[in-house]
Amino acid sequence: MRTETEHTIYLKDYAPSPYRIVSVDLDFRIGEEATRVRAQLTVEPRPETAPGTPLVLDGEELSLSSIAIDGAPLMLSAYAAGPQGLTIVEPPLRRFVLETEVSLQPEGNTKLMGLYRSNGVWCTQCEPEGFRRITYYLDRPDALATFKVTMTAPLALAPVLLANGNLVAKGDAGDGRHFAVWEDPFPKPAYLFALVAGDLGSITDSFTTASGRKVDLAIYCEHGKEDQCDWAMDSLKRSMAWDERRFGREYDLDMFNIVAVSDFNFGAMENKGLNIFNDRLVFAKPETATDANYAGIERVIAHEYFHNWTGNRITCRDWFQLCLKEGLTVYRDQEFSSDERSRAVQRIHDVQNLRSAQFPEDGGPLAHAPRPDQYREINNFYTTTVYEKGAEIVRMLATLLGEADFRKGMDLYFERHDGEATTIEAFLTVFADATGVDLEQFKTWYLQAGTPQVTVKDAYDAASQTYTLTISQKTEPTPGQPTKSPLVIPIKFGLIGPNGSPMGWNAVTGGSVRDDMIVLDQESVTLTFSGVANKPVPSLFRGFSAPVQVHSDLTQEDNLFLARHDSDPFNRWEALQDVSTALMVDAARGKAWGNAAIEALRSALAETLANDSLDDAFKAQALTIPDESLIARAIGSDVDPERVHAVRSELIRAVFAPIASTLEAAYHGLTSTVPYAPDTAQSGRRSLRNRLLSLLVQSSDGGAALAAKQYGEATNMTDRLAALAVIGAQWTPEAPALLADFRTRFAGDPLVFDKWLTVSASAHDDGVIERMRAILADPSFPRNNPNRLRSLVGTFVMGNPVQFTRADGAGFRFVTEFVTDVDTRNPQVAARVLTGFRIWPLLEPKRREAARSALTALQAAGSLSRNSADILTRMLA
Ligand code: 0A1
Ligand code: ZN
Repeated sequence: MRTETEHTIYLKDYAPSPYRIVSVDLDFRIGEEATRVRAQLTVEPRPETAPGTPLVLDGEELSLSSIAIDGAPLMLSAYAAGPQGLTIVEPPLRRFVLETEVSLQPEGNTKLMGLYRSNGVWCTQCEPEGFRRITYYLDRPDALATFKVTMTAPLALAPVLLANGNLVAKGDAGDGRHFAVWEDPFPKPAYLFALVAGDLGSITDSFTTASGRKVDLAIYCEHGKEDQCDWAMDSLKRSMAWDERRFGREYDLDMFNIVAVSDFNFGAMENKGLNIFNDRLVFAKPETATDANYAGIERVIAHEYFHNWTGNRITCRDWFQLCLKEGLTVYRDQEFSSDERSRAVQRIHDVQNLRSAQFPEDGGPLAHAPRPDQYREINNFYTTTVYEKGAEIVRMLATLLGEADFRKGMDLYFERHDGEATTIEAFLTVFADATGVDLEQFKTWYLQAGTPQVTVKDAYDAASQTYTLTISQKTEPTPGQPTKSPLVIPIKFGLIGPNGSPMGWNAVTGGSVRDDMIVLDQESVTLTFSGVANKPVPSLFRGFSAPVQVHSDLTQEDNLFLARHDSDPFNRWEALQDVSTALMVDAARGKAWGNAAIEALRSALAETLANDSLDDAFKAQALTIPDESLIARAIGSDVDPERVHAVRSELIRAVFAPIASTLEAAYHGLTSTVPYAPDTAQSGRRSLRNRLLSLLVQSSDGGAALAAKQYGEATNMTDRLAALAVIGAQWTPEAPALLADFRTRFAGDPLVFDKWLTVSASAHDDGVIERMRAILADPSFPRNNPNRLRSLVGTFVMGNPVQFTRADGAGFRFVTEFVTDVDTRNPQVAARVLTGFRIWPLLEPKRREAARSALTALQAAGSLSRNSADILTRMLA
């Protein structure tokens, strides 16, 4: 295969650079034919650096126009400037200033890395390796320097000039141009650099920190969207207060700016003092944003803000340690959302996400350790394993140590490593040092890929009143890791007696049990509980205390018992999920379900719906039938997604059709006329009502009409989109007209257009691929905007398994053709879409072959970006 140079980077090769950049002075001239960047780097050799050691700086797509050291231009023989960077052959063996000038073309930058132009606004994205597209530099996270940035731009095109840190000067630059100077006193790696220049509106506010410092806050956006930024500002202030309360962390600059841009490869970026956001994670108003959008904005605003301590003040030594900042920061944003909203519902939500995104990654061809030890393309490691499994590892640490000791460790982390670029080892060491707990074996979680399979067997002996639990773990091989070692698995648990109350015991032998936690750290353990008066039902992994897949011999009756009696809300929810999953797996394997089983599930669900002590959001989750990817995973091999889809639809009809009138009455009972607010109570109510609507559409004749009515009468986007989505997915006769109405009703709002694209890509009918081709072929389709592309094709690969994995291969071919096209313009978007193929080894032979042939054709067609080639190579390995 012809690819951009094959190269693999190994963790074992890590070595610090022989030179240190102490400070950086950048000067940008923006808005001329090309953008010119003058950089003055104050460089010094490390004490151990040998004379004659070249200084090698990274660079990409730069054109060098001048170069000097301490003011003296360099002879041609003194340096080499190539496509990969700049080498100074023999730099002085003392502190010196290297001055370069390069020119850039932000207008033609469709990769959206480095300096680019989005909707007329100049902006940057430097993580992980974008800064080298701005100037020659040591573009690695362990190179920390202070930055001073001067920008000059035409006042008319860019009245707003922003960079990291504090604004120290601004003024007129003549010729209709103006300038601004920003200084960031905190040494930082280049990936946290940011600059924005454009004609932007803004909203402002302020926050006074615990120690009484006033911080000026601003959110910048396209003119006319200011009224959609209030929720983001509110979320920011709550995040700042929370980090002080929960982790004792204060903000450290005089200003904190957020900018919303329309073209952005990811969600958002934590640049020091200048967070840049994908505008879909800033803008919200009730008519166009859903409750899920509001929650997402709150979460990501918090996430990026929390990076100021976990990521910026303490950063990563190298990109292998990405999980150090990301896993920890996701843990922190999950905790924030739990404290701000409902803890149980948040946990269920986070686990659903882990299971539907991370487990498939961990069990497929792209599996990798949270801290990998090699990569070809670091952009492909911004994965759900690094983020979400990384957060689960931090959560287990907190569970094992207990809240107070975990906080002690975090305090020590902030104290010991502030201002450093550090490692996972250093992170674990602070907890060991703060608590005396040995975390050597625990570290394996970071180094080992794959979801551990935990098997539980139990037995009760009435004569001796003993109860035994045998728990064993096994992790299947993953690419590059044929053998696995046992992990430290915290199992929060309880035993429940026949009357539904918690049961105690006198003593436990055979393993480590501390209060309500079993710690499994061997391959297998048999625990014997004595003094157990009756046969208990065990409730294990309460709150999902470890990211594992559990196989137990609990019967459907046991699970229904847990669904009624467990004091742990997560496990009550889990028990219901297990009951329906087991039924669907049986049916997919050809084993029909009995009436009794369906009736038992139905009455448990109806009971949940009627239970006044449960909140609406929880009920909505309990009434959710596991999604198709989960069922596929439970089946495990030779999966036929069409069959899975059919079985799931049949189960929904079998369970809910007989109680349609109850569901409908509950649906009407939840109707509300109070003005929209995105709060927990209201959004919980809407989620339950919309869940009922979805079940009614799928199980009763009148459902589609009810949904069409809700669509027409809705006063907020949550209700309107919920109705449209279920009709669109089922592709009922109402679908085309409603989709057409939706498109014209919100014409001109790109974020609502994304919703239209999402619904369009989710339809289960055979016409969906042709319709998507027509959408992409429309000359007015914004073919370079990541949000538009992902809403359509990303949704299709991840959310429409029936059509994506069609046996005739049409879904696979549609996606590989898309990847071939987009890869030339934006390799990150292309590579991410391509990861949707990771399910292919699980499919039944015909579909598996169709997928393999689409992938090999893509490979044979040749020149792909390094991003896509890396994914493809691993996918086919
Ligand atoms: N650090 C950001 C994620 C991010 C990564 C890469 C990006 O551009 C290619 C942008 C953002 C976060 O965790 O939010
Ligand atoms: Zn992050």
